[in-house]
Formats: sequence, C-alpha cells, structure tokens
Amino acid sequence: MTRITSLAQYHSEYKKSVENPELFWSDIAQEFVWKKKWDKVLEWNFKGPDVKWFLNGKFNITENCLDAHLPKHADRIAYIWEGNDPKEANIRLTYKELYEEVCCFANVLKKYGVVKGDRVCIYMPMVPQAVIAMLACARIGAVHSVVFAGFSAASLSGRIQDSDCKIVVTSDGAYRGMKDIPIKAVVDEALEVCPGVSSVIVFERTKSKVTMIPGRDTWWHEEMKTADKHCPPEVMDSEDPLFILYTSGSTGKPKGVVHSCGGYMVFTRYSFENVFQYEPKDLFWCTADVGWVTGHSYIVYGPLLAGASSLIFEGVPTWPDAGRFWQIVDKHKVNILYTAPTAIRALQASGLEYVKPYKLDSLRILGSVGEPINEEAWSWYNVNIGKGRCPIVDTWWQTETGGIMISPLAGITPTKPGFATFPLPGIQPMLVDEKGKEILGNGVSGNLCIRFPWPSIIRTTYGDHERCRLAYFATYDNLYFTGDGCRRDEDGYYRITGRVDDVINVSGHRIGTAEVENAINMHADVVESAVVGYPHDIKGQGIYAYVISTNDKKDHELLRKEILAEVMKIIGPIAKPDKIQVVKGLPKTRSGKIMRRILRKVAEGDVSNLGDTSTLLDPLVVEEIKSGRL
Ligand code: 7RM
Repeated sequence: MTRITSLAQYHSEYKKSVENPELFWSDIAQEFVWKKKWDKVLEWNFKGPDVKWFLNGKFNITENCLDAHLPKHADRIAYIWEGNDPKEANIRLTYKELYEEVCCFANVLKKYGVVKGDRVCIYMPMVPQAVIAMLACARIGAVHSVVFAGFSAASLSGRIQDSDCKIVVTSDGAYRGMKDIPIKAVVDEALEVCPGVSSVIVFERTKSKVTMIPGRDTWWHEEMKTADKHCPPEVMDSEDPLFILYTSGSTGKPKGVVHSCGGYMVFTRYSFENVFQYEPKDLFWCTADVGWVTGHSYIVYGPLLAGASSLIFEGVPTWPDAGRFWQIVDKHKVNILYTAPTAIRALQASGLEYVKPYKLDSLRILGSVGEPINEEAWSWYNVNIGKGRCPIVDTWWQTETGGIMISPLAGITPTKPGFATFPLPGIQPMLVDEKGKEILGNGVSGNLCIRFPWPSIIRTTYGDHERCRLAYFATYDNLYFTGDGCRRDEDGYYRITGRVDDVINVSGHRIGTAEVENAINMHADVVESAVVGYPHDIKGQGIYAYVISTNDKKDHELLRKEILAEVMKIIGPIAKPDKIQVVKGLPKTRSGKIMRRILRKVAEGDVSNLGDTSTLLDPLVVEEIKSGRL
C-alpha cells in the first residue's frame, strides 16, 4: 500500500490528494481485492447528504481481511488474546484459524435465518468471539450493531429497536477487573421489549448461571461444533452498509451512525498503515473496547486489512494493579500501543512505582485517542512509557469519520504536545466562525469543519437521513461540521480543543447532556435538570447535574443516590453524574432557554465573571446556585 515514509512525501501526497482526490483514492483502492472494479470513484453533495465512493465496485471486506492473507501468511498471528486475569492462558489465533472461526460463525448466523442486509446486535465482552461475530456478519452481508457491554438494558433495547435487529450475540457474563458482570441477564431484560429478536446466541465466558429461553437462546459452542468451516463471501456493493454504531449527540437519543463497505475498507487500512507506520512482525495493541469506533477501525478492520498482528485485552488498566498495561507490554513485546488520555492520566496518578518494574523496551510507537490530551499527560507518556524514544501520535477523529483524520504520521511528522498536527492526505479541514465564514491563516481558532468528502465519511444515521443532515451538514452550508473547536497555531499545527456543542467527553466516552437530563428527569421527585461538563483531573470532563426537586423534605443524599441509580438503569455507569446539586431554579432567559454558559462557569468554579446575565428571567437563581456549588 502507498506508504508515506518521509515528511516531504507526506506533503506531496497531501497535495496530490487535494488536487485530484479521485486519482489519489483510486490508486489506493487498486490495492484491494475486488470482484468487480468500481466504475466511478466519487459522487457527492453535502446537501442531502449523498456521498458515494467506488461506485458499483463489488467485493467483500472479509475477503480482504482474511482470505487475501492466506496464500502467504496463513500462519501469521492475527490476534493474541490476554484475559482479564493475568493467570489465564492466552489465546492465539492465526489468520487461518480466524478465517475458519469467522466462516463457521457466519454459517451459524445463516442457520438462524440471517441474510444480507439484516441487522445483528453484538453485546459482548472483549473476547475474540466479539471480533469473530462482527466479521461473520460482514461475511454474509449482515449489518453489525455492536453495543458496548457497559450500557444498560434500557440503552440496549433502544438500540436494538432502532435498528430492528433480528439476532443478538452475547455471552453469559463478562469479567472486568474484580467484577463479574451478568451480561446475559441484561440482554434478557432488554429483550422483554424487543419482539423482533428471534434468536440469541450465547458465548460461554464466565460459566455463571443464566436462563436459556428454549426456542430463542442457543450456545455458541454447541452451534460451532456442527457448522461448516467454509462460507463463500457475500458479494457486496461499495455502498452497502457494513455497520451501525450508536453515538451520542447534542440532542435526544443516540444516533445510529452508518458506514458503508468500500470507503471504510480503503480508509481504515490506509490510515492504520500510515499513522502507525506498522511494519510486518510488529505487535499492535489498541486498548479500546470493540463497542466503540476505535475498536471497530483499529482492532478489527484496519489491522486485519493490513495483515497485522494485534493484541486484544479483556480487562482494565488498574487491575490487579496499575501496572497491568506495562506488564502486558513486556509479556507480549508490544511494539505499538494505542490508548486514551484518561487511561494515561489514571496510571500517571497511580505513581511511577507501577511502571518501574517493567522494561517497556519493545515499544516503538505510542498513540492517543478519544479526547484532548493535556500537556502533562503527553509528557508523562513520552518520558515514562516511551522513554523519550517513541513518537506519539495524537489522533483526532470521530465515530462519524470512520477513521483517523488529523494526526502525526509516527516518526515522520514533528510533534508538539497536545497537537494532532496535520490532516491525513485526503482530509481537508477548515476553521469557520459562528456564521460559517472561513477563518484563514495561522494563529487562529474556530469551529472545525471538513470541506470535501473522504472515503469513510458517515453515510446516514440509521432510519432517519434528515437527522444526519441536520446534525452534521446543516449548520454550515456545504461543510461537514465536526462539533469540535480547534486552534491552528502559528506553524499551521491543529489542536482540537473540545466539543462546542452539548456533548461531554467523559473518559473518552461521548455523552449527550440531553440524554443524561432525560434519565435524571425520570426520577419521580425531579421536575427539571440541567447537565454540563466540568474539568476533571482523570476523566478529562466530569458530569455536573443541577436538579430541581419537587420534594422539599427529601434528604438530598438520598435523592442523589436514587438519581445515580436511575441514570445507571437508563444509560449505564459511564453516564453517572460526578456531582449533583439540588437547586431551587435554573438560570433561564425570558424565552425559557437554560443558560448553560452560566451553569458551566459555576461547575468549573469560575464564578467571578459570569458574563452578561441581563437577559435572565430571575437573576437571583444564580446567587443560589453559586452558593450551593459542590
Ligand atoms: C475516535 C473517537 C469523538 C470526539 C471528537 C472529539 C474527541 C477524539 C481526539 C478528540 C481531541 C483527539 N470517536 N476526540 N480524539 N479530541 N484530540 N485526539 O473518540 O465519536 O467517540 O468521539 O472525541 O471531541 O469529536 S468518538
């Protein structure tokens, strides 16, 4: 694959990609296995939006992930699996073995009536079977919808209903650190309101007690015993959907972001190989969960398309102790580590005594993703983990972009702490002001937009195309709006400063404030609530909730506890507010809009200058809120 190996080449490739995007991307797409070549590279408009790449190209992404590597590299390791418990034996899967497992499971899905275009929900812990299930869907043209196994039954059922899934693939339980989580029980509860699901396939992981519903539930291992090891790949069109992945936005319930097969395939491999400068024999470790886009693109598709060897880790960074990541790096001789700032900050806070026992000399490249990385965490990562000799790639991208958009190329782009540096070839970022006017030059800040399509751009939001248009393409004419603020410094380096909408980023997880408010408002004693983010040392942002209670006499501690339980039930533990302040009123404008700017300032502890409060209906509520700040 066109591999950039110098800064000069980066500049020339970038120039080519902007001057002639069609030629640039078709050269790259040539290097994949197609059943029929595309007859047009690109057709697009951002009005619809309507974007199509590699039109009428026919292929199957799993042939490129698996079959394509078998003639020369059948015995190469695709995955090493490291379990939650360090004492548990590792699992190694070669490309040949992975191919067979995927085909076998694809046949199981077929047996249960899954056909091309059907949606399959995957609610699994970090075991190889999660990846196998995803690829099995892609093999037969089914659309996977992976839901992070930390989400509650209510969140899960909402997603299953929204995309009308026919089958759920899950496990009996999941290990996460000290915890043994009853995954299957969550699925059972979710399915009480999902009559469209006809089958549940259960992978046995924890051997915990589960209820198997006859006629609906079946065991993974039983099914796999009799399934055939070969399964012809379904012929897919470039624009057929590959997967749906739900993500939070500034309004309402999460959106099902849809990615299509062709462009996503081309871009994930291209970005993987170039950003991480993957070399054969490297072991790549992305610590994300497959329930997030980072897992989709850089545990599953990007690395497999590149024929890479990856590590899959089931556990958490802090168990049995805060040295777990480093122990794993040494044990498996990990060469490239890709993790999130929140993990780095948590491990930094645990102290260097957890790093010291390990050599970490196999590491060659470090990556960061999910949220802005503060300079202190960047330097700690650089000095203590990379020992000053591993380039750090701070990769900015989104569920909607499908792959890495702005990032250094490891060892090629000179880095600056906290900067995602420059756009990948094919990516045309642009800063705009509130009105959508382009902000030119360097040493400027604005809202980050992209002015030209790239192959793995979001195609639609499942079941509601208008929502996709409104969320990303309607704010500014003819631009994709990211929702992020961004600075371009004097040297033209990009630094993503964080969300400019009502989305908060807690430990790298996107959470819509509206979603949390809706969950809180489900509590019988809550009339109204407002949720904002505030700076948090480890999580990046914490969740601060202001709530108005109808029940004056109720003990605030008890109310807080019940609200937390409500949020757990409706969304999941990741959305639990860090602080809940009970207030008598919220600062509203005369037209009834909550002034979140004020609430954010108070949550931050920056109350000296609250800006213009003259439009407030009742300026006194601000005093009450200030005095009750937690
Ligand atoms: C890959 C992923 C997307 C949001 C995005 C940003 C933030 C992600 C960085 C970052 C600063 C980064 N997808 N974000 N990476 N901010 N620097 N390197 O995280 O859909 O879950 O989140 O995350 O705000 O819009 S995501």
